[in-house]
This record gives sequence, structure tokens and C-alpha cells, in this order.
Amino acid sequence: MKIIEARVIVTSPGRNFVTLKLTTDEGLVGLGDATLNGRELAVASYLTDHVCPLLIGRDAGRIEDTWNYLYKGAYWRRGPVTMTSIAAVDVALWDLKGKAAALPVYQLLGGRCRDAATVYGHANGETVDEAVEQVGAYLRAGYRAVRVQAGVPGVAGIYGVGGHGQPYEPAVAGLPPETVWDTAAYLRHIPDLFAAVRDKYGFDFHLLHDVHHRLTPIEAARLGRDLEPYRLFWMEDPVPAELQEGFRLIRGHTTTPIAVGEVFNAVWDCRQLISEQLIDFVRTPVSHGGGITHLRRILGLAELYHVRSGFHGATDLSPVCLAAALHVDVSIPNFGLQEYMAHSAETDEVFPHSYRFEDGALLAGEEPGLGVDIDEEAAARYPYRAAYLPVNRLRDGTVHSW
Ligand code: CS2
Ligand code: MG
Repeated sequence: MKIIEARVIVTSPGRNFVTLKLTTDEGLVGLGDATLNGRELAVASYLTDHVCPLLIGRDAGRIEDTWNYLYKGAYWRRGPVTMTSIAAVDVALWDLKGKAAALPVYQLLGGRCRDAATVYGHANGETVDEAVEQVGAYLRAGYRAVRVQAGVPGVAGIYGVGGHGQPYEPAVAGLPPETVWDTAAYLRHIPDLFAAVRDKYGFDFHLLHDVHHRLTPIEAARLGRDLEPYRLFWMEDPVPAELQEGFRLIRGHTTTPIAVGEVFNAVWDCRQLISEQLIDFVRTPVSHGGGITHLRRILGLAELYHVRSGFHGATDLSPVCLAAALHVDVSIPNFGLQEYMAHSAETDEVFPHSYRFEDGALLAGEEPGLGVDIDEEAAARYPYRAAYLPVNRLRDGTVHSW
């Protein structure tokens, strides 16, 4: 099964997506998500100019060999652009292998450990009341896990709040918007948010919160301790994670579980976090973590240390990534939870797929491969437009993690 065509498709149905499409001499098509929010064209060029020419004529069945060919053969290793590019190739090859074997990819990964992947939705609101209302809407829709983000009085444009319950899409057309951050105001306000949610709905469902890298370890320790009465399923990205040993300080102060890793792209980014049990869930998505091949290595290491999966699943990861994630979700023993932000109708039009939401979970498709396609005519109707993630600053103007 030889690769005869390798093309990159950039489309923007409401937000930018980059997709790698491989075609074999037997007419099979494999897809990989190559979207890196705010840096899309860097990956499109890495693939188009440096990877696709190398794939033509290669045996599509040699997934592990191709992974190492692209990882070690580049000499310059790791990083989000390289690993997103390798991930796109890897996922497309797994898609092809499933189609060639007439099996859904999860069957190639060892079969099911569970029928479906429990998901969490995103409740948000400018105010606590608005956010609490949104949580109720997700519970009524059948979700058993809900992430909650809310505005903080005096802090405009905070991460994760879409404005009056709208889904939150962080990438903005044009130059990066700038937002202001106030750690003290945030730390004062967030425990009240979760007290209000638990007061209204009780404890019979999972609650999550995304700190989004914005605290120091001792501030994260304080927040984790303040949230303990509300029994969070996880506190996400409490601090920037370059300093992996920095999590020892958080771990020493609080039992609130920690989820990290959506900005990681290789096992080396989390090896210490996992082997020292400094985290409870690893979030690295299929599309940024080197694909299915590398992600299974990360989850295999994680299993040894009681760490479970909690894959990133925001709307800037395309349905191709979500479809691939679900095949991994249902086939690993240490599954934790899958993030699920439903894509827009335009996005679903460009990427028809068979996964579906049912009773608080997503079910992967049963057809051969990943169960997702790209409608290139529809994709052509949505041209690329430059968009950036916000830049965050403290009140004194210091650039801060967003
Ligand atoms: C967030 C993301 O979903 C999450 O947990 O951290 O919304 C993140 O901000 C975006 O994916 C960035 O592109
Ligand atoms: Mg996050």
C-alpha cells in the first residue's frame, strides 16, 4: 500500500483548521489533524514543504518506521510544530491501516476496554449565576462531568468565558487581543463559584476547572486547598509546566487532582510529572502529541503510575483529532475523561463523522478507519484567515500566561 498523494487542506469554517490528506495506490484516503491554534500556517508549511515530498512512494503500512523517520530524520526534535506535523502523518496512517484491514482503528489498538468515552462539557458565564445556570443545562443534556469557568469581577475578557453563555472560541481574527489578569481577584472569586454550583446541584457529578497556566505553585496550592470542599474531578494547568518539579509544591499542599498537558508534545514534557505522580491526568491530544503511536507510549507510562487520560478536546482540535482520540479513549485501560466542545455546524459540514454523543459520552464510529472525512468542496468555501490567541498582561503591563 504505497502513498501516492500527500496534500494539506487549510479551511476556516468559523475557525482555522489544517488537515493532512494521504491517498494510496489502492485509492484509500487517510486523514490527520494538523491544526495548531494561532500558528496554523507554520504546520501547513512544515508538512507541505518538508514532509509531504518524503511520503510519496512510502509504504503506508509502516507506521512506526515512518514515525521514527520523521522524528529522528528531522534531526531537530520535538516542539509543537514538528510534533503536530508528525501527529498528522501518524493519524492518517492509522486511518489508512484501519481502512485496509476493514476495521475501526480501536480494533487495531487492542479492542475495546469500554463502550464509550465519558465526556465533559464547558459551562461558562460572565457571572456566577450565569455559570451556575449553564451547568444545569449540561446536566439536563445528560453530561455527568462539567467544566466551569466564570468571569472575575474587575477582570475583563478572562479566559474561558464566551460572553452570556456563548461557546468560548479564543482565537480572534487580526492581531492578538490583549487581556488583563489579576491573580488575587481570581483566587478570591473562584471558590465562591464552586460553592454556588455544589449548593445548587450537589455532588453527584464531576466538576472541573481550568486554571490555564496562570498561577505560581504556591498560589495553585492555595487554590487547590480552597477547592477541596467542592471535590473537583481535576484542577487543570494550575501553573506553566516547563518546571515539572514545581508541581511537588502543589502536591504537598492539596488533594485536589491535577490535569496537565494540552500544550505538551512529547513524553519528555511529562515524564517526571508522571513518574513522580505529580499529576493525575495527562491531557496531551492526539493532534499535538505525536499522534496515536506516541500518545499510546505516554499513556502506557502513565498507567504504571496511576495516571489516567484526559485528552484535550477544544474546538480548535478538528473532528479528525476527536475521532482519533475516541479510538484511543475506548482502547486504553487508564482512560479518565474526554473533553468535548461540540464543533459548529459549518465545521461538521466540512468534516462529516460518525462519532456521536449519547448519555454523557461519545461513541466512536464502527466503520473502517477513524470514521471521519473531509468534504473538500465545503472546505473550499471557507478560506483561511489569520487569527491569534490573546496575550495576557498583569495590571502593571507585565506579560503573563494566558
Ligand atoms: C483550553 C483550550 O479546552 C481547554 O482546556 O485550555 O480552550 C485552550 O485554551 C485552546 O485549545 C487554545 O487553543
Ligand atoms: Mg485547558
